[in-house]
Amino acid sequence: METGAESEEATEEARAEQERARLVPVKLEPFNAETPLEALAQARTPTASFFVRSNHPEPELPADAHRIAVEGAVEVPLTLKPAELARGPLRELTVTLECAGNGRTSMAPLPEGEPWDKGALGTAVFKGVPLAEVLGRARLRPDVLEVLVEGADGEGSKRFARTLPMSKALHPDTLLALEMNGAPLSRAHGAPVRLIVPGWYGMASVKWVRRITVLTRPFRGHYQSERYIYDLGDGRAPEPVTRIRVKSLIIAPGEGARVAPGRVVVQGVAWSGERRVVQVEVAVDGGETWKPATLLEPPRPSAWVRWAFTWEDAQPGRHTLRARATDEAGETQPETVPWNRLGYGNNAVQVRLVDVG
Ligand SMILES: Nc1nc2c(c(=O)[nH]1)N[C@H]1C(S)=C(S)[C@@H](COP(=O)(O)O)O[C@H]1N2
Ligand SMILES: [Mo]
Repeated sequence: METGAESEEATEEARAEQERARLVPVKLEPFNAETPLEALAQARTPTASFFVRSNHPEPELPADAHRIAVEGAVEVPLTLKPAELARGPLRELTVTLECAGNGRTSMAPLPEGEPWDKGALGTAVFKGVPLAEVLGRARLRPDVLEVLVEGADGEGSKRFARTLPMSKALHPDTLLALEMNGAPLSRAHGAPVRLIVPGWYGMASVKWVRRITVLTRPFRGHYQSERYIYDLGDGRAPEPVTRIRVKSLIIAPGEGARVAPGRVVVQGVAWSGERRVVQVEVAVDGGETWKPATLLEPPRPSAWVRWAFTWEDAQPGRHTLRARATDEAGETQPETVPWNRLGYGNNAVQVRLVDVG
């Protein structure tokens, strides 16, 4: 007879397999994959189609035995069980995650790193406890500077670990998440507990959280100072990669699509870190004639907004479509981004070729 644990394991494995089937693989070991473009047309990206970015093999952390240490510059060090976190107070947020390396393959010269095209992107509903709540329980000392969050993956100096400045660590939207899209986190997405840092590129949202250390001095770990930095290759000190730059994506017509002449509906998504997107414009056939698209829902912070544009009277032949987003701070997508050695933050306007006829 199967024990409960065995059948749970079998279910988890079946789930993992199912998830991989709906993704576009980029690397098999460790598993890294993109969200397929069609899945990005939905308001929320189903977990089974949500991109996976892992620097190391996924650790297996049984929720009942797992503990999260909270230590460092605190008055009351804590050891937390995921079940204790689940008692709340819980907060639920819709958040767009984008990998900082998304779009790397359209930079030239080609930077080093995983060859992400356009799909290291997804939007899901995450539920968890604000990190501020846990830090409040641990009682911060007065001289604190940053909060280090460590994952359970990677060995020694390559352990995946990242810090947040106090302002972001204490922001009420920064969560220790237990659920994604209404179900417990899957192993690929950081079970049993991951950080969610709305508005920042994905690297900040540490998966498989095992330790939280409050620091009084800056952290210089591998994933803080060797990776996730804008190194312009000009000898100047690199800047850290933080918030997600304003960007849009055309979803339909898809890549290599052939559409009938006449009226063509162009659809996509647009997002900008913690900010709201206020405008999306579309240009047909090059030039500087940008026409407004319609936002399909009220834009909100930290999540994409879907948009649509009606292209009237498309003529037979090849056409170029471009979209560009502007956020509430007045920032607009650029035509090009400064090249950087590790290929991060590519939010340049993209060109979609469409064949009509
Ligand atoms: N522990 C750990 N957390 C991690 C990573 C990792 O390799 N290890 N990758 C980060 C990066 S680079 C991204 S883009 C997001 C991706 O989250 P997802 O796999 O759930 O889509 O997780 C982040 N959290
Ligand atoms: Mo990433």
